[in-house]
Amino acid sequence: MKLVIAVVQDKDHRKVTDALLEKGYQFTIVASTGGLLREGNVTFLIGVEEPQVSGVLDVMRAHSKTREQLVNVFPPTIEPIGTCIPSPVRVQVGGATVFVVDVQRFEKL
Ligand code: 2BA
Repeated sequence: MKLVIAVVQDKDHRKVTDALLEKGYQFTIVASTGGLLREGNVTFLIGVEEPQVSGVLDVMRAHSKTREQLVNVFPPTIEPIGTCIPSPVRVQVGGATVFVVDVQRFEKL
C-alpha cells in the first residue's frame, strides 16, 4: 500500500476533492500552511494500493493549476528594524506537490 501526500493550493482543493470522490478514492484533508508564503494550502492524505497511484496523480495534474505569486523578501540588513524595504519576488506555486511513500502497516481498529 502507498500513501500519497499532496499539497494543493487552497484555490484548487474543491476541484481536487470532487474529482477524488467521483473516482472513489478514500482520503483525509488536512489544513496546512506553506512555509514560504505563509498562506493556507490543503494537504491530502490518500491511502491507495500501488496500481491506483497513477490515477491519483492524474487527478492532481488535471485539477491543480500553476500560478505565479509575489512574495516579499526582506534583505539582510544592518539598518534599524522598520527602515528596510522588502523587495517583491515572483515565485511559481503549484500545481500539486506530491510525495508517495510506502505504508508499512495499515489497520482500521
Ligand atoms: P510554500 O512554502 O508557501 O512555497 C510556495 C512556493 O514558493 C513554492 O511552490 C516554490 O515555488 C517557492 N519556494 C518555497 N520554498 C522555496 C525555497 N526554499 N527555494 C526556492 N523556492 C521556494 P511549490 O513548490 O509549488 O510548493 C507549494 C507548497 O507545497 C509550499 O508552499 C509548501 O507548503 C509545499 N511544499 C513544497 N515543497 C515541499 C517540501 N519539500 N516539503 C514539504 N512541503 C513542501
